[in-house]
Amino acid sequence: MRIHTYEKLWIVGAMVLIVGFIVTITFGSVGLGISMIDDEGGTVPPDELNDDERFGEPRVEQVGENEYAAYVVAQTFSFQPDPIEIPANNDITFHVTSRDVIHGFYVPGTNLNAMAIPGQVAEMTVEFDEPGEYGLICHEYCGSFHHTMEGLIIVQPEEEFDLTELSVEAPDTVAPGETVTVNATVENGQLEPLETTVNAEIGGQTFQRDVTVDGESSENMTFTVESDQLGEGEHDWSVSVDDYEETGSVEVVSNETAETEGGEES
Ligand SMILES: [Cu+2]
Repeated sequence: MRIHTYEKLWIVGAMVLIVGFIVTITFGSVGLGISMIDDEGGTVPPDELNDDERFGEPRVEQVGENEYAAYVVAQTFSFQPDPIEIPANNDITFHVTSRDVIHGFYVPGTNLNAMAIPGQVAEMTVEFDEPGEYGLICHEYCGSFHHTMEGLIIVQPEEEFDLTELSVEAPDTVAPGETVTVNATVENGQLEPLETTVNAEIGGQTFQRDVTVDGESSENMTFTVESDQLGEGEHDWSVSVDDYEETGSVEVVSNETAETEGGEES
C-alpha cells in the first residue's frame, strides 16, 4: 500500500503530538513533585481545638531526624503561631485547620497552597532551600478584615535553628534578710540533647552553669543571692542561654513597706 507523502507527515505529526501530551502530563504530575492535598490529615472538631493534642498549642515540633511538624490554626483574622519558625533543608509537614470559617493558607511564589476548612486538617510536606522570611496570606474571603489576614514564615539556616525556650520566675520584692531566688527553666524541644551554658546575673553577682538538656525535656536551675548582700532598693537580674534572655528587677524593701504593700493587695 502506498501512503501519500503528506499523509505520512500528518500521521507522524499526530504521533509526536500524542507522545508529547503524555510526556507533559506525566512530568507535570510526577516529575515536579507537586502533590494534591487529600483527606489524610483527618478531622478535628473546630470547637474542641483548645483541647486537641495537635492544635491545642499551635507550634513547630521535631518529629524525626530532619523532620518537623508545624501545627497551624487559621482564625479570623490571623494565623497561629505567628511567626512560624522552621529550619531550612528539612522536611516540614504543615497541618492546617481553621477555628471558625474557611480561610486560605498560601505562601506566594511557592506551591504551598491550601484551604483551611473548619473540621478538616490539610497536610502538606515541603522543604525550604532558602533561608529567609516568607509571607503567608489568606486567599479565601473570610470576612470584613480578610485583606489584613497574613502571617509570617521564618526559615532559619539549619545550623542556627533550635527549639529552645527559656522561662524565668523571680520575685518582685523581698524583705531584708530574705533570699532572692531566681528560678530558670530551659526547655529543649528538639530530639537531640542540648549542651549549653546558662548565664545569670542578680544585682551585679554573676553565675554560670553548664547544662545538658535531654531531647524533648527541660532542666530547672536556681540562682540565689542574699538580699542583705544587695542592700535596699531595686536590683536588675538577667538570665540568658544561647540567644535567649530574660530580664527583670527585684526590690529589696524594708519590712514596713513590704507589709503595707501586702495589705493593699489582699
Ligand atoms: Cu481570609
